[in-house]
Amino acid sequence: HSTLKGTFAQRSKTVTHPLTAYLFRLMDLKASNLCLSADVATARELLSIANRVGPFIVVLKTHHDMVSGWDYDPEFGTGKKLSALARKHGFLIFEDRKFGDIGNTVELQYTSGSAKIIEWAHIVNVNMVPGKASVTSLANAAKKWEERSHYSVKTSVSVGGRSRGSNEDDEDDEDDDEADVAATSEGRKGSIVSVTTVTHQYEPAVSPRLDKTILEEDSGESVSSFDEPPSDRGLLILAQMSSEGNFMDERYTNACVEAAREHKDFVMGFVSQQSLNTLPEDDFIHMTPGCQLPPEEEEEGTEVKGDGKGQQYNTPQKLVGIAGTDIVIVGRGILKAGDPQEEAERYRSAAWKAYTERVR
Ligand code: 6AU
Repeated sequence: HSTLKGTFAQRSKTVTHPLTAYLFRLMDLKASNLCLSADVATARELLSIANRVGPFIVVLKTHHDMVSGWDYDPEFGTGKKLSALARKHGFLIFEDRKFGDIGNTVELQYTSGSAKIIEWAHIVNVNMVPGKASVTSLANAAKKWEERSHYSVKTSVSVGGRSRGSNEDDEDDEDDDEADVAATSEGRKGSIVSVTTVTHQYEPAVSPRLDKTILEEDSGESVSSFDEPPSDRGLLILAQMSSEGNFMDERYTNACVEAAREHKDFVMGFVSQQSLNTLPEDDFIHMTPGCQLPPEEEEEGTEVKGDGKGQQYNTPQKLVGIAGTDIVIVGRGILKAGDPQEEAERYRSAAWKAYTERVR
């Protein structure tokens, strides 16, 4: 398939999903096709590892329901802090929620509850066992959310014949705030004659520029800052699993591909063990867990088999180079290392080498 030989830079120009296009550009800029599976016990550890490993990855995968001390505050909570780190280092947040219920339930699990996953996770995944309706429902929920995030509400208040405006998006505008206070206090005296709410539609961020600006910090350490990703949300369908004896057979995997093709505006691609692009027009992205490298001191070619709990491991060379997937997902391989930062760089470099050799 052409996507096996196409570079991430080339694919970023032709892929339809705006978030996938952004991700391909990010991969090209950072020379990384590594996702960290940040399976840690506390919110403090999560933020710390995200900050340390951020420069080497393009996706940070979370399991928010295994993290204790997750702060659900919509403004200052763990989701918001992760978003700030994502922006600082240039990576997308993938909540590995594996939705797997009827459409109505997955929609509510995605958008509601304490976690409000849709607010902070650019990407989520779905276990399609209940059928295609779960994909359709998540797609509809994302569409509704995206439409809302493209709107901003402008309220104008006429006080005693004078008209004052306040734009909710314009948080830093102190003059505006003062005007609001004045309007409210005059209003209390009974002089508000009319309140009009005007809704303005903003252009959706179709293809934001993705510039890498190198800022020199006081310490001399260089920090990268990346443009905001588009506000579009993305879904990965869990089409094949890494675990021993799993029940995802070929028929099931094919149904996942079919569902992806039916929702190309929302489905970015798959969590799978191989590339599933078969039709000429397919350009799904593939992220692959069950990845480890043999320890550095061991001879090349040594395989890491599994974790004794059903997980099976393959090397980036095998997954990206031979099976044709795009991003490797690594958890314990990096997290349990003496120096996770150094180990993340070792995985980044191995996975990137497998990719460059594949497209060469
Ligand atoms: O590298 P590990 O084995 O420490 O972690 C692998 C991570 C875990 C799993 O929940 C997840 O990848 N995973 C998934 C995903 C991402 O959906 C699918 C799968 O087939 N196997 C798998 O391990 O967080």
